[in-house]
Amino acid sequence: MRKATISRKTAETEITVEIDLDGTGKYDNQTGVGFFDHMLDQLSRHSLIDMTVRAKGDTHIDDHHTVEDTGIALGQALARAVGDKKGIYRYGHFALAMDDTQVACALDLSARPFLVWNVDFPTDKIGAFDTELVREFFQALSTNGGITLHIDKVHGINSHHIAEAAFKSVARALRMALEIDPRMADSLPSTKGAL
Ligand SMILES: [Mn+2]
Repeated sequence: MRKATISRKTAETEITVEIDLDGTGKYDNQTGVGFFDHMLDQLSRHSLIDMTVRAKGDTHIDDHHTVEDTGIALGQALARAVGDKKGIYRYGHFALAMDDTQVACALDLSARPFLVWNVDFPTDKIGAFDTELVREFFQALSTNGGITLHIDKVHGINSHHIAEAAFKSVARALRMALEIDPRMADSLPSTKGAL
Protein backbone atom coordinates (compact mmCIF):
# COMPACT_ATOMS: atom_id res chain seq x y z
CA MET A 1 0.00 0.00 0.00
CA ARG A 2 1.54 3.30 -1.05
CA LYS A 3 0.26 5.33 1.90
CA ALA A 4 1.90 7.42 4.61
CA THR A 5 1.01 9.59 7.58
CA ILE A 6 3.42 12.18 8.93
CA SER A 7 2.89 14.25 12.07
CA ARG A 8 5.28 17.08 12.77
CA LYS A 9 5.25 19.49 15.69
CA THR A 10 7.54 22.43 16.31
CA ALA A 11 7.24 25.64 18.33
CA GLU A 12 5.86 27.26 15.16
CA THR A 13 3.53 24.68 13.65
CA GLU A 14 1.69 21.43 14.29
CA ILE A 15 0.93 19.47 11.14
CA THR A 16 -0.48 16.11 10.15
CA VAL A 17 -0.40 14.92 6.56
CA GLU A 18 -2.04 11.72 5.36
CA ILE A 19 -1.67 10.59 1.73
CA ASP A 20 -2.52 7.67 -0.51
CA LEU A 21 -0.61 7.71 -3.80
CA ASP A 22 -3.09 5.30 -5.39
CA GLY A 23 -6.14 7.36 -4.60
CA THR A 24 -8.72 9.16 -6.69
CA GLY A 25 -7.85 12.75 -5.79
CA LYS A 26 -10.01 13.02 -2.68
CA TYR A 27 -8.90 15.81 -0.39
CA ASP A 28 -9.63 17.50 2.93
CA ASN A 29 -7.05 20.21 3.51
CA GLN A 30 -7.31 22.69 6.37
CA THR A 31 -4.25 24.80 7.11
CA GLY A 32 -5.81 28.05 8.26
CA VAL A 33 -4.47 29.68 5.07
CA GLY A 34 -7.34 29.86 2.61
CA PHE A 35 -5.46 30.31 -0.64
CA PHE A 36 -2.97 27.59 0.33
CA ASP A 37 -5.84 25.15 1.01
CA HIS A 38 -7.09 25.93 -2.50
CA MET A 39 -3.63 25.07 -3.90
CA LEU A 40 -3.31 21.82 -1.90
CA ASP A 41 -6.76 20.82 -3.16
CA GLN A 42 -5.48 21.29 -6.74
CA LEU A 43 -2.36 19.26 -5.98
CA SER A 44 -4.47 16.36 -4.74
CA ARG A 45 -7.18 16.54 -7.39
CA HIS A 46 -4.80 16.58 -10.34
CA SER A 47 -2.24 14.08 -9.02
CA LEU A 48 -5.00 11.66 -7.87
CA ILE A 49 -3.18 11.48 -4.54
CA ASP A 50 -5.74 11.33 -1.73
CA MET A 51 -4.67 13.98 0.76
CA THR A 52 -5.72 15.07 4.23
CA VAL A 53 -3.80 17.97 5.76
CA ARG A 54 -4.35 19.55 9.16
CA ALA A 55 -2.06 22.42 10.06
CA LYS A 56 -2.10 24.78 12.99
CA GLY A 57 0.57 27.41 12.61
CA ASP A 58 1.64 30.79 13.90
CA THR A 59 -0.38 32.62 11.25
CA HIS A 60 -0.71 35.59 13.64
CA ILE A 61 2.89 36.31 12.52
CA ASP A 62 2.42 35.42 8.84
CA ASP A 63 1.79 32.30 6.74
CA HIS A 64 5.44 31.47 6.14
CA HIS A 65 6.02 28.73 8.73
CA THR A 66 2.67 27.06 8.02
CA VAL A 67 3.25 26.87 4.26
CA GLU A 68 6.89 25.81 4.50
CA ASP A 69 6.30 23.20 7.20
CA THR A 70 3.36 21.72 5.31
CA GLY A 71 5.75 21.33 2.36
CA ILE A 72 8.23 19.56 4.64
CA ALA A 73 5.59 17.15 6.00
CA LEU A 74 4.09 16.49 2.57
CA GLY A 75 7.57 15.82 1.12
CA GLN A 76 8.34 13.40 3.94
CA ALA A 77 5.01 11.64 3.39
CA LEU A 78 5.67 11.32 -0.35
CA ALA A 79 9.15 9.89 0.20
CA ARG A 80 7.78 7.35 2.67
CA ALA A 81 4.73 6.37 0.61
CA VAL A 82 6.69 5.81 -2.62
CA GLY A 83 8.88 3.31 -0.76
CA ASP A 84 11.51 1.50 -2.81
CA LYS A 85 10.21 3.00 -6.10
CA LYS A 86 10.04 -0.37 -7.85
CA GLY A 87 8.00 -0.29 -11.04
CA ILE A 88 7.35 3.45 -11.15
CA TYR A 89 7.88 5.68 -14.20
CA ARG A 90 10.11 7.92 -12.02
CA TYR A 91 10.06 10.89 -14.43
CA GLY A 92 7.14 13.19 -15.03
CA HIS A 93 6.48 16.35 -16.96
CA PHE A 94 3.50 18.50 -17.79
CA ALA A 95 2.99 21.87 -19.46
CA LEU A 96 -0.25 23.26 -18.06
CA ALA A 97 -2.32 26.01 -19.66
CA MET A 98 -4.68 28.12 -17.57
CA ASP A 99 -6.21 31.10 -19.34
CA ASP A 100 -3.32 33.61 -19.80
CA THR A 101 -0.80 31.39 -18.08
CA GLN A 102 1.37 28.41 -18.96
CA VAL A 103 3.59 26.72 -16.39
CA ALA A 104 5.77 23.72 -17.22
CA CYS A 105 7.03 21.18 -14.71
CA ALA A 106 9.66 18.47 -15.21
CA LEU A 107 10.54 16.26 -12.26
CA ASP A 108 12.52 13.20 -11.26
CA LEU A 109 11.82 11.15 -8.13
CA SER A 110 15.57 10.85 -7.88
CA ALA A 111 16.31 11.16 -4.14
CA ARG A 112 18.48 14.08 -5.28
CA PRO A 113 16.62 17.19 -4.16
CA PHE A 114 17.06 20.15 -6.46
CA LEU A 115 14.64 22.97 -7.17
CA VAL A 116 14.84 25.03 -10.34
CA TRP A 117 12.34 27.86 -9.97
CA ASN A 118 11.83 30.16 -12.94
CA VAL A 119 8.56 31.73 -11.87
CA ASP A 120 7.89 35.39 -11.22
CA PHE A 121 4.66 36.96 -10.04
CA PRO A 122 3.35 40.35 -11.18
CA THR A 123 2.02 41.03 -7.65
CA ASP A 124 3.35 40.39 -4.12
CA LYS A 125 -0.01 39.19 -2.86
CA ILE A 126 -2.90 36.98 -3.92
CA GLY A 127 -5.58 38.22 -1.55
CA ALA A 128 -3.85 37.94 1.85
CA PHE A 129 -1.36 35.34 0.59
CA ASP A 130 2.31 36.22 -0.09
CA THR A 131 3.24 34.99 -3.57
CA GLU A 132 6.85 34.34 -2.46
CA LEU A 133 5.53 31.45 -0.33
CA VAL A 134 4.78 29.38 -3.43
CA ARG A 135 8.51 28.94 -3.97
CA GLU A 136 9.02 28.18 -0.26
CA PHE A 137 6.49 25.37 -0.48
CA PHE A 138 8.07 23.75 -3.53
CA GLN A 139 11.57 24.12 -2.04
CA ALA A 140 10.42 22.22 1.07
CA LEU A 141 8.61 19.60 -1.03
CA SER A 142 11.67 19.02 -3.21
CA THR A 143 14.14 18.82 -0.30
CA ASN A 144 12.03 16.50 1.85
CA GLY A 145 10.51 14.45 -0.95
CA GLY A 146 13.86 13.80 -2.65
CA ILE A 147 12.57 15.36 -5.86
CA THR A 148 14.52 17.03 -8.65
CA LEU A 149 11.87 19.62 -9.40
CA HIS A 150 11.97 22.10 -12.26
CA ILE A 151 9.15 24.62 -12.55
CA ASP A 152 9.17 27.20 -15.33
CA LYS A 153 6.64 29.90 -16.05
CA VAL A 154 6.41 30.05 -19.83
CA HIS A 155 4.09 33.06 -19.68
CA GLY A 156 1.30 34.52 -17.57
CA ILE A 157 0.06 37.82 -16.21
CA ASN A 158 -2.28 36.86 -13.36
CA SER A 159 -0.74 35.83 -10.03
CA HIS A 160 -3.62 33.56 -9.00
CA HIS A 161 -3.38 31.72 -12.33
CA ILE A 162 0.41 31.49 -12.14
CA ALA A 163 0.35 29.93 -8.66
CA GLU A 164 -2.49 27.59 -9.54
CA ALA A 165 -0.90 26.50 -12.83
CA ALA A 166 2.33 25.76 -10.92
CA PHE A 167 0.51 23.48 -8.46
CA LYS A 168 -1.47 21.78 -11.22
CA SER A 169 1.55 21.19 -13.46
CA VAL A 170 3.44 19.64 -10.53
CA ALA A 171 0.37 17.55 -9.72
CA ARG A 172 0.12 16.14 -13.24
CA ALA A 173 3.88 15.53 -13.45
CA LEU A 174 3.76 13.71 -10.09
CA ARG A 175 0.88 11.59 -11.33
CA MET A 176 2.96 10.51 -14.32
CA ALA A 177 6.11 9.81 -12.28
CA LEU A 178 4.30 7.84 -9.57
CA GLU A 179 2.33 5.69 -12.01
CA ILE A 180 3.29 2.02 -12.21
CA ASP A 181 4.88 1.16 -15.56
CA PRO A 182 3.50 -2.24 -16.63
CA ARG A 183 6.73 -2.96 -18.57
CA MET A 184 8.88 -2.30 -15.48
CA ALA A 185 7.21 -4.85 -13.20
CA ASP A 186 9.40 -5.28 -10.11
CA SER A 187 12.49 -3.52 -11.37
CA LEU A 188 13.92 -0.15 -10.51
CA PRO A 189 14.00 2.61 -13.17
CA SER A 190 17.75 3.19 -12.72
CA THR A 191 20.99 1.62 -13.98
CA LYS A 192 22.55 2.23 -10.56
CA GLY A 193 20.46 -0.36 -8.75
CA ALA A 194 19.21 2.21 -6.23
CA LEU A 195 17.21 5.41 -6.19
MN1 LIG B 1 -8.27 29.28 -8.42
